[in-house]
Amino acid sequence: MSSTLHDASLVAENTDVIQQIDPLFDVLSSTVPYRSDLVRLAAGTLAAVRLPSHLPAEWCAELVRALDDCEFDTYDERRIFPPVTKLGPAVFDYYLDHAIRAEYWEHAEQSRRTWKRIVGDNDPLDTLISELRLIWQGPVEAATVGGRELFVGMVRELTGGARMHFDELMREFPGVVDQELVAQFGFNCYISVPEEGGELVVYRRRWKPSDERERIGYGWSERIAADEPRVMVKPGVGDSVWFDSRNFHSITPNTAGRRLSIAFFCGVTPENKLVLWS
Ligand SMILES: O=C(O)CCC(=O)C(=O)O
Ligand SMILES: [Fe+2]
Repeated sequence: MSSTLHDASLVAENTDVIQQIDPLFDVLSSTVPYRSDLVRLAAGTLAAVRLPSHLPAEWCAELVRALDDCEFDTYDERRIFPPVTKLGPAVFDYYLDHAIRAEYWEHAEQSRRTWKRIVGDNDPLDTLISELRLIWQGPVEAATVGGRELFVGMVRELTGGARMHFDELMREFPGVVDQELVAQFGFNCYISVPEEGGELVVYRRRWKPSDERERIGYGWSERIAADEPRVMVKPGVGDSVWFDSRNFHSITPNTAGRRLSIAFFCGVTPENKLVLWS
C-alpha cells in the first residue's frame, strides 16, 4: 500500500469530515439586487438574497398599527399547529384532490377588500411588486388557476418559530396552477421584527422521499439536515428576503416583539415570467 493511500484511510477513520462551508451557498445583501442574483437563487448557487430597508421603517410601523384593528385568521389548524396567524388565504389550505376548493376565491376577495381598507391608495404591495419587476427585468404577474388570479401578499405573524419544512408547489400540488414552474422562491418583507429570535434558517438540503421517516406533523426533524451547510438570516424592519423555498427552512422562536411579514411565493416559469401567489 502506498503511503498516500495509507494516510488517506487514517484521515477517514479518525476525523469527521463534514463540508459545512459552501461558498456557493451564501446570503447576498444588496440594496440593488440584480436579475442575475435571483437567477443564482434559482440555480442553487446562492442561499438567499436580502434587500435591506425595502420598505421604509415608518411605513412599516404605520402598517403594523393599521393591522392592529384587523382580525387575523390562522392556517388550517389540522395542518399547521401550533396555529400561525395571518391575513389572507394560503393556497396550501385550500388544496383538495388536484384542485382548489371553491371557498378560496371568496376568502381571496374578502382579504383584498380588507387590505384595500387598511392601505388605501398607498399600497406597499404595489411598491414591492413594482420593484420586483425592475429587478427581474421581465413580466411579474399573479399565478392563475383556471385563468383566475391567485391571492398575493398575505400578512403572516410567526411567534413560536416554524418547524423545518419546504415549500414546492409543483411537488406538493402538481398541476394546480396554470403555469409551469422551474424554481420557487419564498419572499418575505418583514414589517415588524422581534428583539430576539425570529431568524430564518435555510439549509442546503432539499427534500427526498426517505425523509418521510423523520416527518413531524407539517414539518421534518432537523436531524436530517444536521450535517448540511446552512445560513441564518436575521431580518431588520423593512428588509425583504428571497430564498429557494424548496430548500428546507425553519424559523427560530422569538421573544419580545412581533414578527410580521408580507409573504408570497415567486415561481419562475420557462418563459422567463415570475408568477406570484401566497
Ligand atoms: O417568515 C419567514 O422568514 C419564512 C417563512 C416561511 O416558511 C416561508 O416564507 O416559506
Ligand atoms: Fe416556508
